[in-house]
Amino acid sequence: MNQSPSALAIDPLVKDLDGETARLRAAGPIARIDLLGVPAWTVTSQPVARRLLTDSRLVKDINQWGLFASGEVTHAWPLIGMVDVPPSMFTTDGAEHRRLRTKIAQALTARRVEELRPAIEGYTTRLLDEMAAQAKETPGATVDLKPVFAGPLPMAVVCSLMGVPESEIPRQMRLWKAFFSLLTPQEERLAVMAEVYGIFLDMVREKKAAPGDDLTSALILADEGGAPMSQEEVAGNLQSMIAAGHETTISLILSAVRGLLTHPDQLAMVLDGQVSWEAVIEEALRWDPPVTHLLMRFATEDIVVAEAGGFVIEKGEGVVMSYRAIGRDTEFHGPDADSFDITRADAGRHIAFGHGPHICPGAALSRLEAAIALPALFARFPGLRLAVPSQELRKAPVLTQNDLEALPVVLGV
Ligand code: STR
Repeated sequence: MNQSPSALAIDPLVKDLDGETARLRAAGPIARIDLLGVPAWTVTSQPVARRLLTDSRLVKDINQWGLFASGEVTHAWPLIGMVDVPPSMFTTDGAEHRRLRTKIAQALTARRVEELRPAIEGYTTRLLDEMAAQAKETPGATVDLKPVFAGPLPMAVVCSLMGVPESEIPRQMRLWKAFFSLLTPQEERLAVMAEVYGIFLDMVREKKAAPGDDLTSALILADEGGAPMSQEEVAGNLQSMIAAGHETTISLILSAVRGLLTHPDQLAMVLDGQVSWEAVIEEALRWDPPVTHLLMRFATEDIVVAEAGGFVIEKGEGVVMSYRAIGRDTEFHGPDADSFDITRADAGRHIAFGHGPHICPGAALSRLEAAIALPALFARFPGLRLAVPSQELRKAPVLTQNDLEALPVVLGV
């Protein structure tokens, strides 16, 4: 494969994410990376990312990727499932993209997601009640916050929004975990991808016959009302929504809790009301964002990147947005970009949700989930603390997503 010698290898096992982020930043605003043997560009500067994310010569269509078209990248590549996915708003640009995305984006505005508040509060209370009951039985025990709180909430919310039955949640959790983990053998990952698409295609067929009061049914009905979307496209959108809607928000909640528990002085300021929960959420998004690397856009023409000494992204090459490195951009966020600081002056100026036409349509929903979950958690368990030294916290072997293996805490009741 056409490997540039200076390409920085990205560790699939994520053993030292802070070190890797620093090395990426040091490599410059745009640099070569090696994704498990596959070369690509990485962008680590916010201004460069903003510009490239609004450059129509960079597209999501995998058929524009030289290495894929030539057969050098195949389904044996462990990250193929991040780029070769069913057609949806995630894989298209321009008018096609608008056709597939608009209805979803309209259902997810800040105003519309407010309607979900009571349901999100209900799930949150239910999870906290279960945690409290468990804590009463085994006081002082170590609890992993991921499976009991951060994990179940986002999946429950996105499933109810899309009309995926609650009974389906355990299987979805299992399949997506296998999909994202780089310890999963490739054969199994490909089988998981096929199974997932099969489940969603069946679901769309069933909803077409008997629509419900959910966003998937609304997309199907739009099909009949002049904004055509095929069943495959609805299934692709549904699949993207479920994948994007749970994995990322779990991470947002865990990052914020980790940030606060490792900075008790800042936690105190939030609990005093001196700093808002919104500031906590925005800082968590910048400091340790849900998306480490977003794969991938492809150049339809040569693109000159003036900032980086005139590097040329050649036609057919792939470009990754490295959002964790972008959040730590010292030129943009200042010399203390590595530290978690909910009082920083430029809080909220991150682009963790992306930028341009593909900017996360679920941003308002995920912010709402975090804005409900975090204060409720700390109100219910005022003595919440880490159960292990923070250096012992490990990231899971997921290259693209920020996935904390576990967040062991003592609830302190
Ligand atoms: C996972 C595999 C799949 O079947 C469909 C998609 C499309 C949406 C993708 C998703 C993927 C992976 C996680 C993504 C999500 C959109 C937002 C989310 C990239 C490739 C993020 O992590 C930003």
